Amino acid sequence: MSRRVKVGAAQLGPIERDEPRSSAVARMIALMAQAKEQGVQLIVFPELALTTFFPRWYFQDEAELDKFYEVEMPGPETRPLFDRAAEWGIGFYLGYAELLVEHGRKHRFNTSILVDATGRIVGKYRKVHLPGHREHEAWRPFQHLEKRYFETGDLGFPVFEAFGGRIGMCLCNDRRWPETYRVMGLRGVEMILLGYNTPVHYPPAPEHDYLQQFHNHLVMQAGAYQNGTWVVGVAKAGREEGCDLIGDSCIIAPTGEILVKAETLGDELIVADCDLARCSELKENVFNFALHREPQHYSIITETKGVRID
Ligand code: ING
Repeated sequence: MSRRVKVGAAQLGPIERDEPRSSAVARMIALMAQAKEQGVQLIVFPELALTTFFPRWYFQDEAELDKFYEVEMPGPETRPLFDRAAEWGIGFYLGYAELLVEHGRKHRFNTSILVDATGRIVGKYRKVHLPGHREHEAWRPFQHLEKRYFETGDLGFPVFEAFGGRIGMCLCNDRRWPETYRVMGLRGVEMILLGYNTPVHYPPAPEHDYLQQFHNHLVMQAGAYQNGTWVVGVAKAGREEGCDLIGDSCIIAPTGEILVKAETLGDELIVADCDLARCSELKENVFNFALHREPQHYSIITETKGVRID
């Protein structure tokens, strides 16, 4: 018996450093309006969708850095997005930089939320795999300071009952790690939503620059197929503050097939009618975990962080 969800992947083009949140929100509402016309029930926005990708710069001044974070969600500038979504009955995934103060200490996370069709936050995720580096590295044409600007996510990889199925979330670099998909796969995930900001140029290995688009789809298609789940990957794309970011937002079926892909590097909505029941084609057969997995042979995966030569 099919369980269809009409999903929109709302790719964003560049967000300039001085672009106000109200502008990014207006662009997202415009894509949501297109989604409404097409009967979309769930729309997915990119990682850090409210501001430019600020980890590309080293900030000496903490007050400067803090300007890129949200201290409340929704806040005055994001409330219009929630209101429109509730008015139109469309749920959404939103990536943003989260700043909270607990016991007098600041905590910073690269965060995403899942909001239902009534505008209520029904799920939260904090990015676990933080790429890049912690200190300024002058040799790089641009920095990638996520290890400096965010803490490792402390919520694990939860899966939420919503939109008639089991919905999970992750963020950008998470999508490169098979553990991300398998933890959610073992929680019965049927659709994984993720946003990304991925530069074409990868300074530590520039010989791989031409492979960025291939690697982007490779890891999401593999994750989808190996766990029998839909994957929706949404880019912040284009030349943002002089840094070229890949696009290629896409909606991937549990078979690993890319059903629809973005064709531009700007604001672009792509839509697919996703039958969550199709996950069983994989989950009950080739990736029937209960029947085929042999965890007694996998313990090294959680026993060590790096390679261990036994
Ligand atoms: N961005 C990149 C990503 O994982 C990166 C960082 C680029 C890592 C290319 C490896 C190769 O897509 C974020 N924000 O994680």
